[in-house]
Amino acid sequence: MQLTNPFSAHIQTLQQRLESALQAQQLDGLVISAGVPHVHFADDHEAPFQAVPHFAHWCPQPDPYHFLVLQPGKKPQLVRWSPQDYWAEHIRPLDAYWCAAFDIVEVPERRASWQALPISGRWAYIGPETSMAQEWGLQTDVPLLVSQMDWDRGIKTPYEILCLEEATRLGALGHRAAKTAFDTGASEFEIHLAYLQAAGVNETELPYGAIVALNEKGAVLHYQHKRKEPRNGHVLLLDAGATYQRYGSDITRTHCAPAAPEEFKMILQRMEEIQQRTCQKVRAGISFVELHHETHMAIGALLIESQILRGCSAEEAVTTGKTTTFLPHGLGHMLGIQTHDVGGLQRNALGEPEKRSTQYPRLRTLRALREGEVVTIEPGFYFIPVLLDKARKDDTAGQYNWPLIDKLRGCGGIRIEDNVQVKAEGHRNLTREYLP
Ligand SMILES: [Mn+2]
Repeated sequence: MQLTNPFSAHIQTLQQRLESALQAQQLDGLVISAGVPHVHFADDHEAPFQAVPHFAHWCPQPDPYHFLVLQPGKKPQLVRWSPQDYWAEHIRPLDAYWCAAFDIVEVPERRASWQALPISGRWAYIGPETSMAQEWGLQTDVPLLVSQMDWDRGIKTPYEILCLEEATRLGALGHRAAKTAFDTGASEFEIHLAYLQAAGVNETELPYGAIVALNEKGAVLHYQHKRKEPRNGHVLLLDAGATYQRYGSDITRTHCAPAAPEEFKMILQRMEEIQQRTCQKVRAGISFVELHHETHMAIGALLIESQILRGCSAEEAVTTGKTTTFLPHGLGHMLGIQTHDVGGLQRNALGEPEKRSTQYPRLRTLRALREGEVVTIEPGFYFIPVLLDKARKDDTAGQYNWPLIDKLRGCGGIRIEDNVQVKAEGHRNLTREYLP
């Protein structure tokens, strides 16, 4: 992939955005830290390192302790921590496509990194070492600068779309191999390994812990284990992505084996239609709450069609919260460097929050979508024991078909998730290009 020119344009855009944000806050410059590794308590082992997202937005160098030095009218500077050490390989090599965008200063140890900062005047710092930054005279309490940067980060540059596209391509390779493993009776653990191998990634290179759920575990929304038993599942819910230069895809597919109940296969078919219809509606200016509400209306209709609910209209199923029993999470979220990317819950660059929806408190964005944002569209339909038990207790009118629900409980749930780029007059479904 040819990334040199897109990356250079990306940095130009970021530089322009930052210069106006710094000016608005009357700041002379900004230092962004790559971050510090997390060491487990009372131990000498580190958790897999994730660079500070603000740093990753500018620079793909994936290791800790570097600094970015950003100021108006100057080429971005990378103060690159390059220790002489034979215990570990701390620093990955420079990549030609991006390193020309920076003035690079190599420093042998941490104190030299701080000493290399050319601070004079009012400078801000974003990163975890706030006390140290304050000692060096940097301002660490800059919420308006951060909210402006988060707001801007919602709009992806063409370079970022290329990275998300590559992350999608890798994720799609994994999904195909995982489906084949499921079809041949593999366990969650084996399906997970098939995914990693086909996507060509380590577990630590995933954007989030893959959800590989057979049968009833599909009802655990963030199910994190990978069981070695059972095999020959009748339903697989696989929620897994891949990363490319830190940008992550977030893809979910649900598959049925021939042995799955016919009623569940029908619901899966309908959920596929509902998900695709919802994706089709994505365009700049559309309200995400409205999309979420329409999804609930469609699920209300599906509850009636499948005869899970009786003696109630689709609308009533929504207003009385019955659809929430089957879909308790939001329709989707912003996607980018972070799987749940920034900017969704603020309604402007000042970081003012949207008034939370009382009907849908779990939604991760409540405003109209903007051109250039990337969102996930991921409706679900689950048989969640704790929610069903509550519904059963409250079902004095006998509207739920409990024999059918009890038959389908073992199927867990359904989620179908695509990554969709918002365009002025429509959208681009990145996922379906690689995983139809
Ligand atoms: Mn998601």
